[in-house]
Amino acid sequence: MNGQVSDSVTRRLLGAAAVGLGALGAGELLAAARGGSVLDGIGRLAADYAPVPVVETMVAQAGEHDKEMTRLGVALGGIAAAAGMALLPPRLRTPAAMAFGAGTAAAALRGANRSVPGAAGGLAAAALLRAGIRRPSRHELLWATAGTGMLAAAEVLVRRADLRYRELARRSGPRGAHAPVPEDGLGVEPGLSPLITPAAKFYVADVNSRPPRIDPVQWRLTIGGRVAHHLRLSLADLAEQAVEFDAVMVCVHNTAGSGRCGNARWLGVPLTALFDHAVPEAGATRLVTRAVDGYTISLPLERLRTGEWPGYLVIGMNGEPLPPEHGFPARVFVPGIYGQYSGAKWLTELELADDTHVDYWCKRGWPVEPLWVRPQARIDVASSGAAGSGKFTVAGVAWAPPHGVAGVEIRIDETEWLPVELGSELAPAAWRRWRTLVDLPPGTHTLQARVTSRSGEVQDAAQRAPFPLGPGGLHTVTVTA
Ligand SMILES: Nc1nc2c(c(=O)[nH]1)N[C@H]1C(S)=C(S)[C@@H](COP(=O)(O)O)O[C@H]1N2
Ligand SMILES: [Mo]
Repeated sequence: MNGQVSDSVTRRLLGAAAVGLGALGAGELLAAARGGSVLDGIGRLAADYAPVPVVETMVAQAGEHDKEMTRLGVALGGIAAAAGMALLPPRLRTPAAMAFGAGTAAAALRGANRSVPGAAGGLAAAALLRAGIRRPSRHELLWATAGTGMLAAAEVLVRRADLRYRELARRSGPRGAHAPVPEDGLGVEPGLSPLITPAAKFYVADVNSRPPRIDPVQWRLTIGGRVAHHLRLSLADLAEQAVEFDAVMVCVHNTAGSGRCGNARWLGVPLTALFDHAVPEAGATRLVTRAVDGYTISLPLERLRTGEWPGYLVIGMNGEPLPPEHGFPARVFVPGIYGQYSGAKWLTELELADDTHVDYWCKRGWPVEPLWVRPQARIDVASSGAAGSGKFTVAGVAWAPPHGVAGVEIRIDETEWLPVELGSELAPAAWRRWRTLVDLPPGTHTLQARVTSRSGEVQDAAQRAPFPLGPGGLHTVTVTA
């Protein structure tokens, strides 16, 4: 008797989960056919409301696959929600399905792409869910197979639309001067990061599942708020005043040895030039950078205005316009400040404001004032020349923006620190490559690296989590000779 009951509950749950998968697939495909997404809207909602410990765990576990993990989590969550509905008394299932539809529609509309197709997809999914869940279905397999197929088809459509947009962005943005590829004298070392990180390999960190799409022809940057002259600038206007500079960008979640950092040749307009035109009024204390995805980050105005903190309105990267995922058409970047604090991608407006503005991350418990990048060294290569030999090449990158790298050292098995050879410096705010040869006795050894900045700051060896002040600790690798 008991066995029968739980058997039918399991069947109902599985049946409803299958219906959920089918409904989600249909909704996502409908949305994708018009360039939207149901999953991305819910993913963004989840990012906005997840408590700090959840976000921190997610970033630590998913690493650079956080966007894929979010999408997968959202899809599984949707299926689980559908299954849960099967446990409700029948009269509550329709209202539950309707609430699900309304919720996903609202999520799509406030997501980065403000997606009407996404909202339509959410409502369609809810209608299907309601129809499918009213009585136990005998077609689970059909629902599940169709759902999986439609989700896959939707993914193909969205990727195609992303590619088309990427091409549009590439053709319509300004380009850098295509200066010769810089050299640092270290030559080619297999496994060692290049001096300039190609845009396609550059880490992507933001609260969206996919980059928002912005029409570059219609786009204008407004500079407003407490200014004497309101400005509206096109990409072409900005390109006229842009200069190139080399700098490393680092995410505050970049724990020792990880890849949430990259070094690029940026093209940007010095913020001081924009302030010269707009003329901030007395009472303006913060520069608020606003983006299409609703993200805002603000910086103290005085330091930027005097140039003490050299900030840029960036419109290009490595001789090309900014790629969509890196903020096309424009972003603000202040070299030396962690990415989370150094300005928004996909800018719409620069607003000169007073101290009452509260930023996206500050609402979630992060400090109000910008966090400066802590000096960090990374080991990219630790390899022996010939098999059986104890001679190891150890090489990597190190950064200490804005002052620059004064020295890098490594140590074997936590003994004394040994200096290494440095590549020449591209710019103080850029990363610097390093390399050395060590002779290791047979056995297993740990290698660690640390950097010292030109301002005298030695990389902090104490292990510390990114929240709330940025990570601490040394990159440690284990090798066997
Ligand atoms: N509009 C917007 N800008 C943003 C973010 C965001 O979520 N939305 N994330 C910030 C964070 S946390 C980082 S580390 C950098 C990452 O820039 P990248 O993706 O080009 O490497 O962008 C910053 N700018
Ligand atoms: Mo970040």
